[in-house]
Amino acid sequence: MGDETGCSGDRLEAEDTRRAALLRQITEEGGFAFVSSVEKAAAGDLRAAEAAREMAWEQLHSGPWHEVVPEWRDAYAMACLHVAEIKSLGGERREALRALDMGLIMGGPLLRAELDAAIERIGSAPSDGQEAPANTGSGLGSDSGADARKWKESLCTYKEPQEALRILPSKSLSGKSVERRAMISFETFISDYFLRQIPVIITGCMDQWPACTKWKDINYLKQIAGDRTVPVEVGKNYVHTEWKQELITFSQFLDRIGSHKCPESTTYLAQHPLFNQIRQLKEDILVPDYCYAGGGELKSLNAWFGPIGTVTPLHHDPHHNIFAQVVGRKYIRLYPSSLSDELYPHDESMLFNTSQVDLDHIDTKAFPKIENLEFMDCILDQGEMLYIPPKWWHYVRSLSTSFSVSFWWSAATSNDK
Ligand SMILES: O=C(O)CCC(=O)C(=O)O
Repeated sequence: MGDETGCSGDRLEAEDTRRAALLRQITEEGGFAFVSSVEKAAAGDLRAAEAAREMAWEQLHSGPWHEVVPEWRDAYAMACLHVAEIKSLGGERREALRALDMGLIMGGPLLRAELDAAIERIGSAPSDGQEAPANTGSGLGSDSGADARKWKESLCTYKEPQEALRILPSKSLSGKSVERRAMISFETFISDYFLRQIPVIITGCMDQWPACTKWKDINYLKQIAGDRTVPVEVGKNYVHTEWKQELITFSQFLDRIGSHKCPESTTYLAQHPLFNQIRQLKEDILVPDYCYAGGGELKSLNAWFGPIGTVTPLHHDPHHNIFAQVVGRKYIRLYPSSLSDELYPHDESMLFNTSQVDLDHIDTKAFPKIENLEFMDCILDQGEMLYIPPKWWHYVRSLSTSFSVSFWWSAATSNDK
C-alpha cells in the first residue's frame, strides 16, 4: 500500500512538472491569455477552461496542420482535461468523455497517459441518471433484440460472389484472383510473398481474435464505446465534392449504419487509429506475426468500419499492409505498382497517390489506358487477411456492414519507411 501511494505521488509530481514545462513553452509562444485561463480552470472555473480550449482550438486551425506549433496541440489536450474534470464533477459524464476524446483525437502526445487515465475513470463511473440513454438514435436502439437481429443480417449480404457482380466495377471477378493460403508459416510468407511483393489472402489466422465474435454484437459495441466520440467521413468517398468529416458518438455512428440508405450519406469510420483511442477494442485484436517481416516497425493500426457500399477509390500507400477483415466482406481490386503510369494519378500534391479513374464509372475516353490493364481481385471474407505490398494500387468496396483493421508496417532495409 505504502509503495502504491509512493508511486502515485511520483506520478502526480511528474504530471505537474510536465504541465508546468508546457505552460512555460506556451508563454514563450505568446499564449499569456491561455496560461492565465488554465490557472483559473485548475481552480474549477469552467468558463475559463472552455476559453482556454477555444484559444488552443484557434491555434490548431490557424494554418495547415503540419505548421501548427506542436506545443499548442499539447495545450489543447491540457484544456480538454480541465473541461472534462469540471464537467465530470458536475455529473456531466458524457460531456466529460467528449472533451477527453477530443483531446485524444486533436491533442498532442504529452498528456496522453493523463487523458487515457481520465477516460478510464470517468468512463467507468455510473451515469448520474440525468442523461438520456445512449440508444436513442433513429436507426437502431429502441428494441435491442430486433436491432441485434437486423445488425447480424446486415453482415451477411452478397454471400454469393456472383450476386455482387451487379454492384462491382466491370470485369470484376473475371480475371486473376488473389491466391488464398491457409495459415502459412512466417518463413513461407517471407519467401513467397513479402520478398516477391505479391499479394496473398491468408485464412485461418484470426480464429483467436475475440473481435471476430464480439464485434458481430451491436450491443457489445454500444456498451464498450457508445458514448465515445469518433471522427467519421460522410459522402460517397474522399474524392467526391460533397464529402465531409464529422465528429459523432459511436452510438450515433452505429445508428447511422443501421439506417443507411443512399451513397451520398454513407458514414464511414475510415483510416482512424481507433485502437489507440478505445483501449478495450484493442484487447479484441492481435497484431499478426507477419507484420514483423523485414524487421521494421509497426507504423499504424487503423479501423475501417462502415455500412454496405463504402468505397475507397483506387490509391496506393507507402507501407506493407496486412488488411484483416473482422466482420462482413469487401471486394478488393489490386494493380501492381509497375502500372502507376497507366493509372492516371492525380496531379495535386494531396491526391498524388489516388487515381483519377473512378472504377465504378470508367471514362474510357479520358482514361483509355486503364481498359486493358491486368489486375487481381478478390472478395475478402470475415476471418481472412489480405497482404497488400507497398505501392500496390487498391480499390475497396464493402459488400455488407463491414469492420476491417489495417496493420501498416515498414521494413528495416527498404525505402518504404
Ligand atoms: O477498407 C477500405 O475501405 C480501404 C482500406 C485501405 O485502403 C488500406 O488499408 O490501405
